[in-house]
Amino acid sequence: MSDIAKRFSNNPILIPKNIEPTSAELQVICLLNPGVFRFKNKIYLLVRVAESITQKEGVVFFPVINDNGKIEIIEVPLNDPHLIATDARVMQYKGLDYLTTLSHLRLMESEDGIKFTESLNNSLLTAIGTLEQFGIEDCRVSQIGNTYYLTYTAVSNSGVGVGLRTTTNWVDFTHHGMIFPPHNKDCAIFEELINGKYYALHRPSSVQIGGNFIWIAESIDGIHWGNHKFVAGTRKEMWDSVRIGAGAAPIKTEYGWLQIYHGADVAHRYCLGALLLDLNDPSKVISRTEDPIMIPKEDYEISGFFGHVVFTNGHIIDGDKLTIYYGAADEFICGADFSIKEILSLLKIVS
Ligand code: MAN
Repeated sequence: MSDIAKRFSNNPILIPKNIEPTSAELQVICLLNPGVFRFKNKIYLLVRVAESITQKEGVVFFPVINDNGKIEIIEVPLNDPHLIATDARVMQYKGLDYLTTLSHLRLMESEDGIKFTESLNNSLLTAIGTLEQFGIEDCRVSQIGNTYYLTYTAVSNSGVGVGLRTTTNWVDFTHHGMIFPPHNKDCAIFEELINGKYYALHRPSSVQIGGNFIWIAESIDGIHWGNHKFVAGTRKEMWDSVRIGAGAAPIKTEYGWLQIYHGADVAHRYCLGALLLDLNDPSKVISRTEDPIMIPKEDYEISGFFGHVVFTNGHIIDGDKLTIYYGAADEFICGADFSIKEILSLLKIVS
């Protein structure tokens, strides 16, 4: 028994045409991987909105933000010999890597966690500065006291790293720049201090020795990070053999910190699994699920912008119920419920 997710019956809950593009010349291509949080009795999704200009036969577009902060479109014929186009998400042109879409973050709100509408005021978070020139993606939202920590993937031609913004009111934001330099993503800050320190999971990538593994760092102020330690690696010939990365903030249970993570194999199939980390020293793994707890299997998870993907970086908890919001096939936003106890039983912590 592997997939234990109880998917929402009305999945997908948001699709690209539900969202207005940021300008008339742009088109929303995909909605992905929302950060999730509660604020003033509502549930919010911070959705990643990926845009490009209307697709045309025989060409590919790379939308980027230029030095003046304006969107600029690079257009390349698909038969250009300098173009290497093997992945719908990222392509190489004249030796440089480009994303095929430009992402920003958009706030959607809900009373019931099922029906979401765009928050009318201040709903847009867009790229700031040269290190976010190719956009901002996959934001985790962690709340500590009254402060929300937004950790997101900041992409530019200098690399892929983790950006941080903080807010207390969702109107004013402080931009702290890049907290984990390239190549790094999938950063989730723990929502509680442990022995007086902030902790964050993150995912540096190492090309020759090492790999795409989950690491942990600590901080005395939540902004500056150090004492990095390896937490968990990929597992040969398994569903998480090529890359793994943390989802949203770890969930505190009496047995340890429960972390939902994504894992991909050689075929780029993205599934979800779980780790249990020691309550006092979260660099120690107590247990890890053998099989995934969620596998792409519904039509909306199999076919889309980039198929065979379930990817989560946001959830809410209500007693034993864990509701994850996830990107399906890198195009649609969906929801699914889990029983925390059932995940702990797959981790062989409870029976
Ligand atoms: C990477 C990221 C995610 C994306 C997955 C699957 O991990 O770019 O945003 O959802 O790949 O394509």
